[in-house]
Amino acid sequence: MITTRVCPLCEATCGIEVVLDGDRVETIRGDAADAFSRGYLCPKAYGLKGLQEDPDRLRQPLRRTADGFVPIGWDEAFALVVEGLQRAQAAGGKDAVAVYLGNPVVHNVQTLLYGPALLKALGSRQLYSASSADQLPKMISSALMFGGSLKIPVPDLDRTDFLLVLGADPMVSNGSLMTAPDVKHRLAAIRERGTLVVVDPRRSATAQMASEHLRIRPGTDALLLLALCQVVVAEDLATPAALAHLDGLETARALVADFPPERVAAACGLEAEAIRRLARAFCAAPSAACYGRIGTTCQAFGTLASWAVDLLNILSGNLDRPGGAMFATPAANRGANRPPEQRRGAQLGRWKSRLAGWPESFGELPVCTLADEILTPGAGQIRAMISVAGNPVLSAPGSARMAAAFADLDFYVAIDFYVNETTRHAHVILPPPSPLERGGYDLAFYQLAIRDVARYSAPTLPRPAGQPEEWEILLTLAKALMGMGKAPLAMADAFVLRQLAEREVAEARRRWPELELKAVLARLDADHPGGGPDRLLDLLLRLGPYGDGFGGGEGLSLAALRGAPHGVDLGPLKPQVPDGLGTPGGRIDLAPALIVADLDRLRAHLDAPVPDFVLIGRRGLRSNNSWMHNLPALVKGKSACTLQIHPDDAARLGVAAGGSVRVESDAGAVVAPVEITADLLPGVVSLPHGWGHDDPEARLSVAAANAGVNVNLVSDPRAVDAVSGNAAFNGLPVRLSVAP
Ligand SMILES: Nc1nc2c(c(=O)[nH]1)N[C@H]1C(S)=C(S)[C@@H](COP(=O)(O)OP(=O)(O)OC[C@H]3O[C@@H](n4cnc5c(=O)[nH]c(N)nc54)[C@H](O)[C@@H]3O)O[C@H]1N2
Ligand SMILES: Nc1nc2c(c(=O)[nH]1)N[C@H]1C(S)=C(S)[C@@H](COP(=O)(O)OP(=O)(O)OC[C@H]3O[C@@H](n4cnc5c(=O)[nH]c(N)nc54)[C@H](O)[C@@H]3O)O[C@H]1N2
Ligand code: SF4
Ligand SMILES: [Mo]
Repeated sequence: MITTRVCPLCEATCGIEVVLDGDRVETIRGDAADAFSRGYLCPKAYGLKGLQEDPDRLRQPLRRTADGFVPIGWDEAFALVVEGLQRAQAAGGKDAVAVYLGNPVVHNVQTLLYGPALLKALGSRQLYSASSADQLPKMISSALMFGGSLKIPVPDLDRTDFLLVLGADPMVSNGSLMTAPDVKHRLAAIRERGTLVVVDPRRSATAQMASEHLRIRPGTDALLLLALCQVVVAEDLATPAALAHLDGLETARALVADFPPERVAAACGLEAEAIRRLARAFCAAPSAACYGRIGTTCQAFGTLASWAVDLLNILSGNLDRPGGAMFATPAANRGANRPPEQRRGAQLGRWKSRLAGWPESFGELPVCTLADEILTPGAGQIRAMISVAGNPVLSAPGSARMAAAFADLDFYVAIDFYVNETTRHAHVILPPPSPLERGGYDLAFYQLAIRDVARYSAPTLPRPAGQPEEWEILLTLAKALMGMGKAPLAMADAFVLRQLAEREVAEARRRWPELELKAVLARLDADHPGGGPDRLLDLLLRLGPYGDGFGGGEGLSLAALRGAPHGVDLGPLKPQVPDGLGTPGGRIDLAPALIVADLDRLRAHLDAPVPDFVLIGRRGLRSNNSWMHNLPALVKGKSACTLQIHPDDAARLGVAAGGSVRVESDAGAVVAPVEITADLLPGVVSLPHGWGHDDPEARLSVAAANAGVNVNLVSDPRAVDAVSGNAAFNGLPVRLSVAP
């Protein structure tokens, strides 16, 4: 039998065909009829078969005992978890229990829709996630400028004449904060009709496709971007986009005046003339879009660089127009019908972290401070953790201390299907179903898609007997923590629905004045007797911009998506300013005070001494952060976890191919095998993350045989973007020496 679904592994959201022989996965291939990906898939998709079959993947809860983990039943597991969490809260208050949400949470409609219920039931201010080792700076700049953490402009890839890419390697990552399956052909098409410029200290796979590659010095993107803006303003190259809706235009123009190309060139390691040329070409193109990713967010000036990307898009006249940087119009989105006068824009810094005083953003605190919050005694100390789909011991900076922190907890429950380097510290592990055993809808990534589409995935395989859905795991815990442990799950689920529906229906009356909450709830109950995420999703779809408004007409509903196994194409991106913005009245702030205040630090960086060596990251095509290294098909062949180094640097150090180098920072050290390549800018070395599977207590037998080293033993938790607290993995000064 052939079934279709969307691959949940990365942001590209490719449509796949899963060929089944009974309940066994025979093979996985691209769905040629998919409305978005048209048959494309990458090698990782095949890993879904390996994941399904992996004997190390947990299928039963585990409890840690003096003799190691032992399997237990679900009832016992839930009881232990509730008891452990309540004991910690009774002793240390609500903030004594912290939560860490890992990257796959965003790829899973169940965790997205039901995670908030658990967070609410916990009532803790100690919330952490992979966001602060990733895109938090972009969320902050977007919230301040456009009024929402996911109001992030994406390059209109299929129509742009000029794409400027900084610190991203979509040829390998398949794109991020830009949902674009088969990015290779989309980039090739840009090359054919226009220009692709890549700014990266490394000749990445994407740089190899570019019309021009600028080898920038790590951590200096904000300087380059402001210099580009300076040229646009000083040479009067364009009329700003969305002029009638801009606040702070004159302030922004005055600020960029400080950064002419001649002033930043040396710090960036680029020619002033090359910067000037780039600004002119960007503005001369019929349409252009600037796009930045990990290299611009996971660095010391992450928020400034994220802001400057969009400042350039706006000043050059390219925001919100075809071929420029545009906003998606997702089919399902909370608050889609909120009237402009009720939009409140960004609310940041409502509280501060206990020790370092980091301001919260979107309810969370930066992961750089998590280990300290666990290990430092005093009122508000974290004594218990819940992790969902994460591996912070490998993925966050300062791994050694993070491991010590997790080992020190009084109680730790992990919701995960692997015993990884972090979850191995758990007292209880609750495994969710495998990705093929659950349904799917990309609630988050359609907000960042380069074309509006909607696709629903039904579960490909049945769940094993007794295996709860992930939303049931989350809601069971939430319910118990709210003191409703005895109440049926359906009651808690009805409560979740009602909370969402009350607000969504009230707001949707702007479009459908006849809508009645009671009738909507009755209709949803009738259509989805089992409740769960499908029922919530149907509500959002039907009240969304393409929804049927419960009127039974042409519009979208879950039933309509179910009838379209290859998805529904909703067309190219549409202009969204001002009504689609989340700021009061749809205004755009070009010079948010929080960001502008960081410019002095950037100015000081202009004359900072250049370290001998700085470390940057990279990704591998067959790898997915830390968690697909246990799948034989993805790790066969030679190790991907090498320290890339320029031949001149290798010669200077005296290391030859086959040798190893010790990489040391103020935080820690690792020894890695070298890969000598002229792709890197001299003085820059690169090591990928997610490796270092050498903990004997983890249960990743395949990964352990090909362990690699953990770069985040070297990453320094004190090296952060000063505005957001986001990890500055890239541009970290390191000392190198030849390892014996
Ligand atoms: N195959 C694969 N795909 C993935 C993942 C994976 O692990 N493997 N992870 C997924 C996730 S979670 C994410 S967030 C995305 C990330 O998506 P991308 O950001 O596209 O991923 P990277 O390949 O890390 O690209 C970052 C680039 O920034 C460059 N760089 C480093 N420092 C600097 C700097 O200071 N300035 C500039 N201009 N460039 C710099 C690096 O050389 C690298 O080429 O990928 C996703 N896709
Ligand atoms: N040095 C350095 N460090 C980095 C980065 C870098 O570029 N350089 N990149 C950072 C980035 S962008 C990211 S996103 C983070 C990722 O960091 P994390 O999110 O902390 O870790 P992952 O490696 O994604 O681990 C995901 C875990 O989720 C589990 N999982 C998978 N699917 C599901 C599911 O459906 N439900 C549940 N409950 N569990 C599931 C897997 O078994 C795995 O244990 O790493 C960051 N770390
Ligand atoms: S590119 Fe991403 S979504 Fe597409 S097949 Fe590969 S892992 Fe899956
Ligand atoms: Mo990420």
